[in-house]
Amino acid sequence: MYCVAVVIAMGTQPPVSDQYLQAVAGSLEMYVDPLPQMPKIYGYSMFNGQPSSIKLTIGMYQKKWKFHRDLPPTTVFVYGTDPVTATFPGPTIEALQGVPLWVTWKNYLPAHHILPWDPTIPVAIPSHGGVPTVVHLHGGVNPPQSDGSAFAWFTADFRDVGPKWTQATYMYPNIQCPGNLWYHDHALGLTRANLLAGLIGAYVIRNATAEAPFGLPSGDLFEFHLVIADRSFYKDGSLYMNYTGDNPTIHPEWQPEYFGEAITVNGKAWPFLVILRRRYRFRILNSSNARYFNLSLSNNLPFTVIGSDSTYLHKPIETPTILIAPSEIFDVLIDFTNSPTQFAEMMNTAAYPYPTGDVPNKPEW
Ligand SMILES: [Cu+2]
Repeated sequence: MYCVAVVIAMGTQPPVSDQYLQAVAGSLEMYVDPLPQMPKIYGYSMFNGQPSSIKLTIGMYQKKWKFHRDLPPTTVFVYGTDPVTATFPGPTIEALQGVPLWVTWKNYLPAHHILPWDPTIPVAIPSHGGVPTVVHLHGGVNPPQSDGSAFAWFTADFRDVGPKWTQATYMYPNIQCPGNLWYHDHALGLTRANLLAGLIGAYVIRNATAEAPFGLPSGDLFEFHLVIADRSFYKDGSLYMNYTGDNPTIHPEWQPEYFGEAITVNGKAWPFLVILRRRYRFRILNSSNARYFNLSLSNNLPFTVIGSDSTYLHKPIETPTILIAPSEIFDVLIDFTNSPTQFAEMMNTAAYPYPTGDVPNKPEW
């Protein structure tokens, strides 16, 4: 019989109760922060009216992020072209259908993770320390070497790499249908922690010519991403991740699901958006670990769903609610022209865990 000694990387914060986490989230007044839009990175260059391929470098950085007016800044891991402009979620990458994009993903993360890390489950363990990361473009039709295998992880400066690591620069062909994708971390045994820390971002494959006949709302004023992420916080603003373990004698920190008590959209807890009486397009991504969202509008306006994960629907579908599972994306239009009210809430009624768990005690977001 073997006896295996393990070193448990404990969270730096003491265990807290659900009531504590609900109280911290509940203390954050709703609709006080404007909804941000993440910076856009264009995955092509234009010359003489013709698009051509480019090579981007996108880093992963530790920085402080304000999730709410009244919450102290939170330490996060985020994507960006530099540490100053890196955001939670990361920049939105705009690719063109048929124009390949090369991205060199660089890990500038520090020696230690900001969240607990259970080494008793299969996990990337670098010999020289650091935080293993690897980027997966979710929904992308990509060559395997560019797909972000969980075993292709790497640490800062590629000092340590996983057994499937082959290259620092990934190639995204963008040969699939135009639509909505997202990129996120995928490191072995650490995906949940790295995403919770903030390694998430939206990716769009566009074909403006194909869309032109539909006259969809477009441009920075009428077309928004909503990247939803539930997070719980300690009073000092730091991210909470449960680390007591469902089976503490076997896996001291492993929890199969995470539910945050605050709903963040584009990196702000319960933000607001001022709009006009007209049609808008929203690309709604549920980047949460386990929480479903059953969304509706308090003024009863319907959603017109035009796209799902990665591509358009065959025809638009009008519906009063949309149920979005983790990692799903809905591309919707909302027409506020005839809104019966001046103010509308986007509400969530999905039980958590879905569908048999508790119903949110107040509509969230
Ligand atoms: Cu994914």
